[in-house]
Amino acid sequence: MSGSTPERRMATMAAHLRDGEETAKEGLIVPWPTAGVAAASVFEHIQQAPEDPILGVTVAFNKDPSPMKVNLGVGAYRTEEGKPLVLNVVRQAEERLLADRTQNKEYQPITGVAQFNKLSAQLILGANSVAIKENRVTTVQALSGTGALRVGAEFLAKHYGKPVIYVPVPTWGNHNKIFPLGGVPVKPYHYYDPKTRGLDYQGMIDDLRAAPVGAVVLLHACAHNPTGVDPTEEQWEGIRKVIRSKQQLPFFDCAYQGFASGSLDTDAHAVRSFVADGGECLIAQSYAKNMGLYGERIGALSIVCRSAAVASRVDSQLKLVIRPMYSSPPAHGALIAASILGDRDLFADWTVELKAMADRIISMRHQLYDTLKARGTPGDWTHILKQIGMFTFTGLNPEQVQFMTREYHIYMTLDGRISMAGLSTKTIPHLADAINATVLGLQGQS
Ligand code: PLA
Repeated sequence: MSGSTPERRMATMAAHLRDGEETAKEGLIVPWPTAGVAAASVFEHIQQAPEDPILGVTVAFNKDPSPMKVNLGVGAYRTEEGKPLVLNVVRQAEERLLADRTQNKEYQPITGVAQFNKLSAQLILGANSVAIKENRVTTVQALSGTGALRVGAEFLAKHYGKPVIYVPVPTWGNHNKIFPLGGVPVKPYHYYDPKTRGLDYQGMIDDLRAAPVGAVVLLHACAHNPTGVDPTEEQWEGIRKVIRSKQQLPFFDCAYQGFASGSLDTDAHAVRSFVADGGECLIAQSYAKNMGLYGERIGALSIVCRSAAVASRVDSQLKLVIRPMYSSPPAHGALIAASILGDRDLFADWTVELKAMADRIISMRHQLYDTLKARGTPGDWTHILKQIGMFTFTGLNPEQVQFMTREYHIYMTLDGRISMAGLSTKTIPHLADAINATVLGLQGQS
């Protein structure tokens, strides 16, 4: 009883404090990790990972001190001066946002900026889309195209009975990682024929026919990466018929709308033809390339459903995928894109700037082709003219690519893909010299 007087309690506390000091003095409290135990990192076993096959090219490029170096690896648009381009309409949209004092920095809803989502669906499906009018489309803002694919993958893994996705060979390398990590295993279908450097249409159709009923099929909406080879309208019709007859589920990756032809509507043709038949599909959109908003990470995932009721339930489940992944998306890129998409004048100006980018890429194709012809470089280079979008799939093999990087400081992915958007009138002769040398020098060795 007497032990609980205030005096006693103070004395006990003081003794505890003294004890602590003594213990520290005697070296019994030691900094972690414990002395005497080998100070190995708990991460000691971790292996150095290889660089990413695409983004790693930029890492190597940045390390090269050569003044003649050219980066044709990542698909990023450059001006004739070799500089990144911020579109005028983006600058204007940003100025408007900055001047608008009603803007705040609150969290966005889980599915992002509602107006952005609505306008994104209209951009890909068309302003008069019946599916949109019938409220059968649900759209969520995403962390650019990659994020849209990843959210779509996890949604399918959770809610779709046949979580396996067929992807073209070759395809953008990240597809093969995004889908399995999102819970959807990947299987290949024939797409590119190296002999013709064109589409292996029959191989594709046969593979889709042989794929299970209900399988998910990844389709590049336009400007196929890395090959630059797209089906014709007629071939799309054939592909659509097979996919619909087998009740397969198309998942469109639309990273280059406007970059293939210079027209937003023309490049949306394939997607729109699948939506026009009343069937369902998923669409991942990116504004990285067509608005030059690479670093803003702005894109969208749309799921076209059979009915408004289903679309609304799908939307509710997409929120459950997003919330534990990143809670809600960043606002800035969505507000820029929505300002452009929602303003008649900015939209019109955007289409002009977009067409100018697409045209410059096309003119690079002609210049490279003409320069190789003028050099007399052996081989048929007409595929440079025929392929569309940001990339040319040159047909050069890894040894030839390595030779060009070593001797000419030209950086590109090992599969022989070059970003035409990274070329300029100034750098084309240098690239042509490199291709010429590698074709002549290494011919017969591959
Ligand atoms: N889908 C395809 C077919 C792509 O080519 C790319 C980007 C994306 C999606 C993802 O783009 P986003 O997330 O930036 O919107 N491909 C690039 C860049 C341009 C990259 O690899 O990340 C490429 O060089 O292939």
